[in-house]
Amino acid sequence: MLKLYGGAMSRASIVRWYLEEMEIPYEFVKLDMQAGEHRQPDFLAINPMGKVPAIVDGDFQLWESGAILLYLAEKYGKVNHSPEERGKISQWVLFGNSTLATGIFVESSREKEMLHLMPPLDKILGEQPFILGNKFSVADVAVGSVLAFIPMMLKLDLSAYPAILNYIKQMSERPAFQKGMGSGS
Ligand SMILES: N[C@@H](CCC(=O)N[C@@H](CS)C(=O)NCC(=O)O)C(=O)O
Repeated sequence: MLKLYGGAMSRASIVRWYLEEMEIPYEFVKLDMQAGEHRQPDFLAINPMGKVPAIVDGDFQLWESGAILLYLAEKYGKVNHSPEERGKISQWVLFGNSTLATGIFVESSREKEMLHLMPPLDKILGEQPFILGNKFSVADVAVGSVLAFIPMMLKLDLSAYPAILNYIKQMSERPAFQKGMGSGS
């Protein structure tokens, strides 16, 4: 069975949300990060960077939450995407993982970055229910998880972005979101 390595309140919850959405059986291995278990040889053999999440799927090891999401979508998604579709999916997963996450979590540039990033996101989500259009996808996990961290962790005022607020609400109501993002992992 696929193993997902995470810790208390870590980005493993993002991967967990997607595993739950896809109904992929998995075992969650919770590392005691306070005690430094992610820096021990056993885990460094899986991710030499000493960061979670990481997965072990059979003989295959992978780390970086965005890469894991894309791998799971490709392997378990049962959909053959064109290079263009794959490009769009990667665009949003990388955006969520890097541009959006940095824009929101780096306090020194947050105000400026949010003014750039939130209005176009609000416009897109005001016109369609999901990041890629009318269908939920891995892009929603990548972007939705970062957006959902805002009320969970930062308590920023998002009232200027009603479509984003509504999107966070819709995502938060998904049972898989609650199992994954609400798991405290
Ligand atoms: N970009 C990476 C970030 C991984 C990351 O920084 N994980 C944190 C937990 S959320 C971690 O393992 N921190 C432990 C440490 O840096 O010692 C990803 O999305 O997987």
